[in-house]
Parts: sequence; C-alpha cells; structure tokens
Amino acid sequence: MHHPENDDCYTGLTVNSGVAQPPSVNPYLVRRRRKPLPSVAEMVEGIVKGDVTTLSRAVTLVESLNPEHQAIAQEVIEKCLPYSGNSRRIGITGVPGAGKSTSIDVFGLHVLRDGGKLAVLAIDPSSERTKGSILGDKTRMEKLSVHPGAFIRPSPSAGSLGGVARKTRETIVLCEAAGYNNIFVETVGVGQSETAVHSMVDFFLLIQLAGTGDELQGIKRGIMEMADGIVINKADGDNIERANLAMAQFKSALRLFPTPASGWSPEVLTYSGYYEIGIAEVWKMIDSYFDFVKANGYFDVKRAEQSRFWMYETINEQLHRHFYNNPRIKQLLAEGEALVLDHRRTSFAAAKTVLDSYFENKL
Ligand SMILES: Nc1nc2c(ncn2[C@@H]2O[C@H](COP(=O)(O)OP(=O)(O)OP(=O)(O)O)[C@@H](O)[C@H]2O)c(=O)[nH]1
Ligand SMILES: [Mg+2]
Repeated sequence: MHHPENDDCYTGLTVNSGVAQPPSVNPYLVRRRRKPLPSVAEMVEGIVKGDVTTLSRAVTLVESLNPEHQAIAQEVIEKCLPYSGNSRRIGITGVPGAGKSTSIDVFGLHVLRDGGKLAVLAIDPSSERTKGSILGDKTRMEKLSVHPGAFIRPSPSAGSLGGVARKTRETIVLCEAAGYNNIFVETVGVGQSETAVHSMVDFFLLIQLAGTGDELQGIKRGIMEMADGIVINKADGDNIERANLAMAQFKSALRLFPTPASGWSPEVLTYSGYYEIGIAEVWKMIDSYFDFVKANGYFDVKRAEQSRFWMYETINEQLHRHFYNNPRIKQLLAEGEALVLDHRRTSFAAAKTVLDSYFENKL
C-alpha cells in the first residue's frame, strides 16, 4: 500500500496498512440500562428522610442540562420548599490561598460539635478550576469529608455565573429539606461570584490575609461592603503582629462605610484556621449576628428580598437563553453585526430588526 513515509528516502521505516475497525468489539454485549429515576414523590420522601444518596441524585438532576431532568428537578424543589428555610446560610469568600478550605474544615467541625448537619456548597463558574479544587478540597477538608453530618458538594460546573448560582440556590432548598441546618456556600474571591453568594446567604464572611503594605489594596470596595464579618486568617507564628495591624486597618476602613441595612456593624477578627486559634470567637460573632437580625426582623426581610431577586434572576436567565439559543436569532445577529461593523446600520436599528423579528414571529 502506498504511504508517503514508505518512500525510499526513509530507510528502515515501513508503515503497514491497517485493518478495518470491526463493527463492534463484542456483538453479544447487551448495553446495560441505567437505573431508572425514582419518581418525584419517592425522591421527595427520600430527601425529607435525610437519605444522602437520594439527595445527591436530586442535586445531580438540578445540575443537569437535560430539559427532562430539569423539569423533574423543578418539581422536586417545589415539593421540598415547605421543608426548607430552617437553616443558617453562611457565605464564605476569600482570594485563592486565603485558607477557605482549611477554615471550612475547622469551622464545620465547630458548628457540628453539638450535633446538627452541615452542607458545604460552592459557586465557582470557572469549570476549569473546579476540577482542580475538588481534589484540593478533598484533602484540605479531610475531617469534614468523613464526618457523617457533613454533605460536601463541589460547584456545579460550566455555564454562566447566573446559571451556576441558581443551581446552588436550588441545592440549598434540597439540603435544607434533608435536614441540613447549617449551609456554607464557598466562593473564590476574585470577581462577580461574591454578589451571587451574597444574594443567597444570611451572613457573608470575608476571609482576608495580612500582607505587606496597604492591606486594603486589591479588595474591591463592593465586596467589603457586602461583608457582615471580616476575618484575618493565618494569625499564627510570626504573622500575628501583621494580622493585628491588618485588623486595625480594616476596622478603620469600615468606619467610613455607612451602616448597612441590617443595622449590624461588621466586625473584624483575627484567627488561624490551620492552628485552630480563635475559631470559637469567630463563631461567637456569627451567633451574635443571627441573634441581632432575628430580633430586629432583618433576617426575614433579607430572605424575602432574596426570593424576589431569584425570581427575576431566573426569568432573566431563561429569557436570555431562549433568545440567544434560537438558530434564527443567531443568524439575524450575525447579519446585523456585520452591517454595524461595516457602518451600514446603526447599532440601534440593527438591534431593533432582531428584536422585532423575535417578538413578531414568536420565535
Ligand atoms: N500558617 C497558616 N497557613 C494556613 C492557614 N490556613 C491555611 N493555610 C495554608 O494556606 C494554603 C491555602 O489554604 P487553602 O485552605 O487551600 O486555601 P483556599 O482559600 O481554599 O484556596 P483555593 O481553594 O485555592 O481558593 C494551604 O497551604 C494551607 O495549609 C493558617 O491558619 N495558618
Ligand atoms: Mg479551596
């Protein structure tokens, strides 16, 4: 058979002709069917009983992109709703390396010391990083990952931030129905995901590190404003002094912010997740926050506001997807874009053409 590498100039090299791929390696192999899905009622019953396998399965349906799975998931969530709400939802953020995983391990054991259950969820829209962090978190949350009262679920991967966040929000409902009375939602503190976490938790904890120079550099004002508590990690060894300095700087910076709607002035503390120093103090602060907002009514106000936010967020997300995934719209957008870039139409006229076509043809 002719092959370019069988040319005489390649001495010592012969490429043999291959054999055709047989139609099936084993024609007698019967494809094993996947276990059929339990009914919605069975799933709800399993979740409410606290069955972890059923809970995991339902969360997988929530995360699934398959519209059929999505429909089942929505029904399950709806039926779980009456059993949900009875938990403390705590958001935990910090830049990569701040010590979130290490801290969640000790914080988790601390909240579980008197019983109860804890679900650790995450929002991380960058699916690439998620793959790595599953491995990382398994080793860094070593005590929590084997604790019978803990349910650890990595971030739903892929999709827009809004989509990923909505899935986490829905997972909270399922976990609460399964009796998880403590929910931690972790996010990596580098961008927009903090806002998403903030919109689904009662308390937002910002983990910071003492660095060199101006401690407030690189921290977006918006993120500090969202925080109900700022904790400076790694206050151990020769880092204690710098951690205290950072604490003072954060305290004075916070004084310049207006009092938040909760009426609660955020506190700043130092601790060490690794050496387990100051953990009880951090949780005393969080306990006081819950006492405070439950007494002044803000706890319920915030949850109601969040429910409303998620209703609109879901509508926005679905509309966006419906519009941009439409093949005709894709084509019209490409045409419109070309005309705009060619200076033959204005942006507004091109947008109007696409939108008119969408609404008039009920695409
Ligand atoms: N000295 C000291 N080191 C700590 C402490 N907490 C965490 N570390 C170390 O800091 C590094 C990062 O900790 P992680 O818990 O993985 O940090 P993370 O915020 O989860 O990081 P990402 O998952 O990458 O976003 C690890 O090497 C930890 O051992 C602490 O309290 N003191
Ligand atoms: Mg981590």
